[in-house]
Amino acid sequence: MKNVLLTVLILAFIATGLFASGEPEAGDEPIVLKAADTHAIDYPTVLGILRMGELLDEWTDGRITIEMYPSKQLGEEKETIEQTQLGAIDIVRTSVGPVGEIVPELNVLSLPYIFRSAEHSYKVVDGEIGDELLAKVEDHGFVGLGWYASGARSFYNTQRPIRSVEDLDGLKFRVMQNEVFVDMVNALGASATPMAYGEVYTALSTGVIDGAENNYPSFYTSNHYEVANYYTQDEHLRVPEIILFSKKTWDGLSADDQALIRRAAAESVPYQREQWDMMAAEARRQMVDAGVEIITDIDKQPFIDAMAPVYAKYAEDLSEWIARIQAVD
Ligand code: GTR
Repeated sequence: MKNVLLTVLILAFIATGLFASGEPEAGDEPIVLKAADTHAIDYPTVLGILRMGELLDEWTDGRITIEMYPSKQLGEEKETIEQTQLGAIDIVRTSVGPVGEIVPELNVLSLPYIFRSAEHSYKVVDGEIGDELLAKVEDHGFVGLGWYASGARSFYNTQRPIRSVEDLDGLKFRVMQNEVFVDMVNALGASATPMAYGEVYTALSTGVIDGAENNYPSFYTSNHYEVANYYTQDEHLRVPEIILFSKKTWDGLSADDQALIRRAAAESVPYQREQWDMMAAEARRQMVDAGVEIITDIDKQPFIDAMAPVYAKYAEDLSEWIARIQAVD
């Protein structure tokens, strides 16, 4: 009798799924990861995530796949970051810029002229500092999987060629949605309007703003070059792109699957950077062909000097990170 009761109890437990709780196991259940990107399907960041998906597909015989939603199909960057925190999106590839509003330590990567060159920025994000910053996102609902290339951001506008800090005076620039970029533009004597990326083209065309700032590929693929004819290569920012995974989804995966996803992300990084270099060169060629005036003969030092108030404001929270980045040679 006792045995029968025990059997009934065990069956009841199994039926209610109580035995199924606890550590997730790697099983045969297909896992489809939903990924968002603001850029179109052929942009280097999207190609990077697609490569990550191909690797996962191959390594798991199709058990883990990535379903890519490019071109803001799931919303503007800020919304997709929030959706990823909530677990409605599994992977978002975004600029670090807007993420700094949620993970303040990341703002160190958004400080103007914090990096001396592309090489310096790669050394920082690929080293100890990059690993520590990736770990910081875990307190905010994300798992950080890696850093993609994004080149340098420079100012462009519809009004006049900018050759000096003085030339920026009075112009209105769109910036990414993070206070640090508003402070940056204000320090240069211009005014800043934080705005979603998808709204910039119309804002430029209607004169709501005079300009914006971005790298060559974004300037070109967003068609901003059609309305903004002056691009000044002041290279004030080198904000990297980041691959963020939803912590909510992550915690439901087995340790083996988590390791596979980390590896696939890591292996997609060099591929994305190669694609980046090709796209940056191509975008620049297209800008020249389209008649954009690219101003390269500028003295960056006065731009760097003008950033002192921005550094003063963020120094209290970020001084150790700033010093460590500057010490990387
Ligand atoms: C691009 C970046 C996008 C987006 C955009 C922007 O360089 O790749 O993720 O952040 O800039 O300015 O909003």
